[in-house]
Amino acid sequence: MLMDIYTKKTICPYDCPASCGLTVQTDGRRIQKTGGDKAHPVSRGLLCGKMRRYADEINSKDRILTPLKRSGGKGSGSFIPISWEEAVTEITSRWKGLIKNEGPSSIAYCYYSGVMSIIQRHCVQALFARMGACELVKTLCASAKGDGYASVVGDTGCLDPRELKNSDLYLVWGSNVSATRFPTLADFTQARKEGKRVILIEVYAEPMAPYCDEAILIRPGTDGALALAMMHVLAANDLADEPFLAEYGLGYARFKETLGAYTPQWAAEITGIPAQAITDLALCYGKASAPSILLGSGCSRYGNGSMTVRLITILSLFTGAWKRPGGGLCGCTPSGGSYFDVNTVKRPDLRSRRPERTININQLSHALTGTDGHPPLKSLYVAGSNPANSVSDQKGILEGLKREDLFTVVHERFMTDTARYADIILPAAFSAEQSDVYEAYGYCTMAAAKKIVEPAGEAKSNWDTTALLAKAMGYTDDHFRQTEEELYEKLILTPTPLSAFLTEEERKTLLQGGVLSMPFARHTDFQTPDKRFYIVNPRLPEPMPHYTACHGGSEELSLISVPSRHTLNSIFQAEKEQARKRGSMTLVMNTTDAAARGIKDGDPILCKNDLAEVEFTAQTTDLIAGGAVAAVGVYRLDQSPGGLTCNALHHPRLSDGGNATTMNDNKVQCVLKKITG
Ligand SMILES: Nc1nc2c(c(=O)[nH]1)N[C@H]1C(S)=C(S)[C@@H](COP(=O)(O)OP(=O)(O)OC[C@H]3O[C@@H](n4cnc5c(=O)[nH]c(N)nc54)[C@H](O)[C@@H]3O)O[C@H]1N2
Ligand SMILES: Nc1nc2c(c(=O)[nH]1)N[C@H]1C(S)=C(S)[C@@H](COP(=O)(O)OP(=O)(O)OC[C@H]3O[C@@H](n4cnc5c(=O)[nH]c(N)nc54)[C@H](O)[C@@H]3O)O[C@H]1N2
Ligand SMILES: [Mo]
Repeated sequence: MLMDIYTKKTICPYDCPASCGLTVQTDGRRIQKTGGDKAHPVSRGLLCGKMRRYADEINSKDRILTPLKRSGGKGSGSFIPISWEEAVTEITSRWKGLIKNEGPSSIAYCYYSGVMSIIQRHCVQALFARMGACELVKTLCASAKGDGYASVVGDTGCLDPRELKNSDLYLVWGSNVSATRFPTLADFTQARKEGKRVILIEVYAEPMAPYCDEAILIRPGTDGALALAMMHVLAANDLADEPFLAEYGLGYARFKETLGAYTPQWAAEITGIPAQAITDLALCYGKASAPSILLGSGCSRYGNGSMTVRLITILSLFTGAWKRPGGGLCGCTPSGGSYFDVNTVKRPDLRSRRPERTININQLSHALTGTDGHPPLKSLYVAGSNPANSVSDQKGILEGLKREDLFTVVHERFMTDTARYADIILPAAFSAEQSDVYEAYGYCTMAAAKKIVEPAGEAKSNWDTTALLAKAMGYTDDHFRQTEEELYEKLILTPTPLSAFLTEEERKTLLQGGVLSMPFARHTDFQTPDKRFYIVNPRLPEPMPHYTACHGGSEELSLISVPSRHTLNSIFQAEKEQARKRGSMTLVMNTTDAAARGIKDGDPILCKNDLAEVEFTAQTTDLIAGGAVAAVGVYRLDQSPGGLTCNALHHPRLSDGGNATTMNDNKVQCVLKKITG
């Protein structure tokens, strides 16, 4: 029977700043095709190559469609199908036994950013709060950046990228816009046509250099020194907006006294950028009327990440750019808060007392192997995350997941490296198979999208699965009795201070599924306790901002791990066309560093430190800072030549502020792999 094909709209659920709009063609049973939504206020009809393949992903024959129970060794990938009833009974009886015999803190959950819509992302937290299980510190991405930014401007919103068109100079500071902020790339192309300058400050400049007028290569983790030296030059040349800094800021006079030491020569030693180039950059920045800095998260993933972002935020304020349209800082939180009351879903109040144990996601390996001063976890529930691929200390994570006395449940769509270690796998739904609300983290938009097709096979959404497990645990709280649709309506109808002014008409748009462009922040209405921004912040352990070094290490080369344009963290790894385009697991090296080690483009190399040895294919370029190497993309273990990926080289150390990942802050040695036999 031929069925009518019609078009629906939805929102991309993945972890990008834009939350792009999608059109979906469907016959009501299957998704046929996706395209860009021309009416979406941010993506305006653009859609990345990955999401053009969404139909292939959702219809993939590799999808997990029934609950599965392990039938072989941990990690072997051998499973047999079981019913949902069997799965839920087994899971909840194990948990009840553990709670009784070992206490609830023997159980932990792990979710991160597999799905970014609010109900599906956060619903798991409520179940484990109710259980009294370990709490998870979710700082795998940009929490050091958030911390550094907030330590200067509190909850003040930064620039929405749509405001950038009014800027007259752009510093793209550690962001591969062409891959990770795709809708903004067109704005740079347009700006350059208008004769405006785009300057890139990068460790690994190759992907973005073609879109910029100039690329400045910097040593990893040293951006704070560059920001300080730029402020030294600005202050020395009367280019600091002193009336603005005195009226809106706190501590300028004292900070200025410290700037004398931060000369371009001083910063040149640290950053590897010639002193003259630092002076020229500062003067070019200082003479612009409304310069903007588009800050990625790369430079925050270091032991000094929060301080680095703090210094760059102060630099963005230094010439008064924030008071002019298009001037200031972009890439942090443009709304300054949330349009939805996320606690409606997270429900921290369901915890009867403070958690006995808290686990930082970056140190999951310690919790799984019992090296954090607690007994090793006895059960782990994973949903919307793939820690075996995306979290630091990969060998420690795998060692922990292999433990026979760990009961692991993974709610997944595909047989990921984490799922392979599960005792029970539950089949997860895709975004088009569930209803949810969305807010972009890099733009001022809020949106909602209703289920378009029923979940394939026996897949269930995170919410439906959480509610089912809660019921089987015997939890009778009203919260877990709600339907997905009820929660969806509640979130739309519960205003936060940032969405309180929505009209009835606008709420109706959301209830039906749609997107709203929200007002840009008032950038000089500083949302701090003192209503002014902090150059010196008396509430911090280190009130005076200054240069701090990152963790580093004793090996010669600094390893950074950067996103691939063809995958999204570990999503799309299973999609054959994306995997083909991405190619083999490469490590990008500076041509001179490679030559000094007898390494040529395409050679097999071994990259090692005290944690692990990982095999890559070398790719050489002059557009990476000397002394740095970059691992591009997150690979499945069976896609890596040596069975481990770059995350095995990442120490689980935390950042200075924000307790965040420091995945870019690791040292390694690289040698040519000797082919034997
Ligand atoms: N195609 C694609 N898109 C993605 C993702 C993906 O994996 N693929 N990931 C998504 C996620 S989870 C996030 S958080 C976002 C944004 O993710 P971000 O992490 O902001 O990603 P990038 O924009 O690549 O910015 C990181 C850049 O910082 C650079 N860098 C590293 N260390 C330093 C340093 O010390 N100094 C300087 N100046 N630069 C440095 C890297 O070379 C890299 O180009 O992207 C999202 N979008
Ligand atoms: N080497 C390296 N490591 C990185 C990064 C990097 O660039 N390089 N990026 C880092 C960053 S910025 C981030 S944010 C983290 C991300 O780390 P994670 O949050 O662990 O994200 P992913 O690895 O993409 O895994 C997400 C999983 O969620 C599943 N999923 C998607 N939708 C749903 C759903 O609705 N329900 C359920 N149950 N599952 C779903 C997907 O199939 C996928 O397997 O990784 C970090 N780690
Ligand atoms: Mo991220």
